[in-house]
Amino acid sequence: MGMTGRWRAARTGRRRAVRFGFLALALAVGPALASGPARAQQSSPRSPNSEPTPSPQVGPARQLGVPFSGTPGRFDAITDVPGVEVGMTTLIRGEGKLIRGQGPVRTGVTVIFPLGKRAAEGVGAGRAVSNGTGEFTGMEIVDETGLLFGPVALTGTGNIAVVRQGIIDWSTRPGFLAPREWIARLLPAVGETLDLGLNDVFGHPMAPRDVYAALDSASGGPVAQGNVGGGTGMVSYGFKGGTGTASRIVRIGGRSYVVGVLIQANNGSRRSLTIAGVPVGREITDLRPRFEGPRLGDTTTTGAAVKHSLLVVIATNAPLVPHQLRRLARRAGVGSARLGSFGGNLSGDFAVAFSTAARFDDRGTPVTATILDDWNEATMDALFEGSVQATEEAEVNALVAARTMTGADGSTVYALPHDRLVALLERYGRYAPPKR
Ligand code: OAE
Repeated sequence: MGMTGRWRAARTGRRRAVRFGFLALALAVGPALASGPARAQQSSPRSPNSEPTPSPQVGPARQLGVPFSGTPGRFDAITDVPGVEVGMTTLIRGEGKLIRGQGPVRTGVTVIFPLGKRAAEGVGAGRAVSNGTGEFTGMEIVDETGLLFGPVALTGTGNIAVVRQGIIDWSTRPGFLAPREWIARLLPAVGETLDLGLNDVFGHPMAPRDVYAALDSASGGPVAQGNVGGGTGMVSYGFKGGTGTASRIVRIGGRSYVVGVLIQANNGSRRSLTIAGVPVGREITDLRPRFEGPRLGDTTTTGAAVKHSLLVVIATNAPLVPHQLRRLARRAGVGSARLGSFGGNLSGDFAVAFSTAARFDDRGTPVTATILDDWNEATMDALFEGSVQATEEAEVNALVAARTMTGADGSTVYALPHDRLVALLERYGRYAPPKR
């Protein structure tokens, strides 16, 4: 297959055993090729390769009767990928007139640890940008090295600095990680979408302790959705948006893997909202956001509510290398397009994908791993499809889980009305009675 330099592979039947070479972070190890066995430690009680369990619980949209393709994992959440932990802080306080520094506050932060919060190792990662009018710190090093250390954080635009600093301070606190381990965490991955309209963005309501609380609270299991974490003050398709998650079990060559997605949705315009093929946005034209604050020039913050930004984190335990993960990340835009998003002009549409089965130690020491065959259509297509399906469902979950919110200056953003969504699904022949 002609790989040189960083990747060298040898065919072993359906898979390839690949020896990773990694230019070590700040340590200039160089692109040496590995010869030893995998050195990654197990940081989670669940093995990254354990067989996934189909879902006894399903996400909020399925519970309502929205049909989706594919089989979700146990929690229908990103945490179905063994080892992945999610933590959140939600800040909701104050009502009435917006006074900078006093609120009302409607914001938060979500953190996703690929290998659990105590892991010192990094994972293979790749990212994609559908439209780049936004900020996702820490992505240059992902592009450069194909590695991700520490958590990925999603938050409101005004919180980027405190979240970034909070992750650094939390990671480097005495007695937690060895210096060599935390050096790789000095460039944290923090993505933003703007919660202007509901939140006191410029009062910077988030404190370092709020970031620590999210980091400390990270765990596996079910994930809260809707007006929580970084999604607290977000707006999506002219309805209340927020945090959403979903997962898919993907079968490849007789083995099962999980693809899990977590999103922060501040995207989409009402007219384009499509759920399970039903033109919901053209059918429900009332319940528009009521933004009462000052207008931002001729932008739409207080008017037509064009909201576009979407952050997507894709996790998998399929053994993939960074270029394959970048390809997975690109599918986030495809999943979002199913709801009608198109990567708008002022959109920060970013996706990052990582594999918990591609691990690196704190020196970026080359690790031997088995990777899936890139040239096998069945392999990559199954993962692409799982990513698209889980992104689509995560977005609908965010909309269904979110509740009507009143925030700054009494501005109100309405939740997608469940009864009307169900009636539309029935009318269009798309209602799927939830399994009890
Ligand atoms: O909702 C204020 N963009 O009228 S920017 C609006 N990441 O509400 C972002 N919404 O969140 C970007 O997608 C971003 C707006 C871009 C530029 C500065 C800060 C954040 C508009 C847009 C918002 C969104 C014009």
